[in-house]
Amino acid sequence: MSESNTGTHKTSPNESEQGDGARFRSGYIAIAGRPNTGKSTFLNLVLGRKAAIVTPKAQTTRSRVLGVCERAGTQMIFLDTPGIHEPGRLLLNQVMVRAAYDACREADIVLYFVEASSGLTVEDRQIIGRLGAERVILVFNKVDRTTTGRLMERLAAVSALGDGRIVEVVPISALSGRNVERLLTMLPDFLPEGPRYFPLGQWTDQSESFIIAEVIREKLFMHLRQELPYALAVRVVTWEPRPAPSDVRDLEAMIIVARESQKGIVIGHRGEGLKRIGSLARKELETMFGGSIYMRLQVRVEKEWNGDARMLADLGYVDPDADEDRE
Ligand SMILES: Nc1nc2c(ncn2[C@@H]2O[C@H](COP(=O)(O)OP(=O)(O)OP(=O)(O)O)[C@@H](O)[C@H]2O)c(=O)[nH]1
Ligand SMILES: [Mg+2]
Repeated sequence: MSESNTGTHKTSPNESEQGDGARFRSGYIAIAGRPNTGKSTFLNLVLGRKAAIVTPKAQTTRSRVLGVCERAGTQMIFLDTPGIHEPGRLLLNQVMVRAAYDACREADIVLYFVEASSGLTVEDRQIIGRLGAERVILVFNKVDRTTTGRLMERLAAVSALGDGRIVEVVPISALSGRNVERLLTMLPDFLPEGPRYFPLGQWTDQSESFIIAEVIREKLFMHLRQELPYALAVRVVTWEPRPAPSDVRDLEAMIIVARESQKGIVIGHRGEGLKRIGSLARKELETMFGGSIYMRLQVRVEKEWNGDARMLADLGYVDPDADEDRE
């Protein structure tokens, strides 16, 4: 299996001093908040590439997505996280929410995302209280969707709270990029001196197979309605190049649904649904990896996979480094 851009998780320290004598800084920046607030859009903008999938639907991200950005003598390691929500009884949702809290505990600083038009809600304040983070930068995203007057009101309400954990409040638009640069220039001050944990050129710890599965899941999320997107997962079975001089890679992926009745809906009339998803995903993956991809998609029923701990681990939704003893 080709997994060329993955590498190991944390590499050993290899340098902490820059040419000009300034000390190298590095650290973890968690991106957290309620679902659909634009966290993954922000990560992709900062990295200048698609690291995390984005859809207009809530609960798109299911696991923490690591993205490395190095600039001006600082290695910023971003951890995009699933939107924090009331998980209910389904194990998948519990695992998602736990991944978000774990990332925040691991981080040097948390960027807590809210929608600028709604500001900081009571629910957000409860979540911030549970994060265990000493320092939080409150990010008011989607400023393009609100008026200056309303934004001012929302910002004033945060100042009035006097919450010592909130060290900055920054309005941005992750979609247009407005004010994002200002936010990025603030971050090195919150990170300690430290080594370059990831070698230059490595931008994530996600495997190619996981990224591919996510791109396919994004298309399913966008094109299926109601509860179906939440009832499915994608696993890559084969991802390998054909022998040179061919530039074709074989990709075989399994779409997993929780119930028999969902299988037919995903496949669609005469397989049209599956064909459309496959074509959209293939085009995007060919741009991402170069060359051509010969893709086969299948749908399989794995009864109640979203309640099965082993399946969730197998799908990459559980961080193998996560500390089981923590809440
Ligand atoms: N208008 C506007 N839309 C935005 C902005 N940022 C993100 N969006 C949109 O908001 C929707 C959700 O974006 P995501 O990046 O998937 O949000 P998320 O917080 O990662 O969502 P979850 O993974 O479900 O928690 C998408 O339709 C984005 O295009 C913004 O600054 N302005
Ligand atoms: Mg997301």
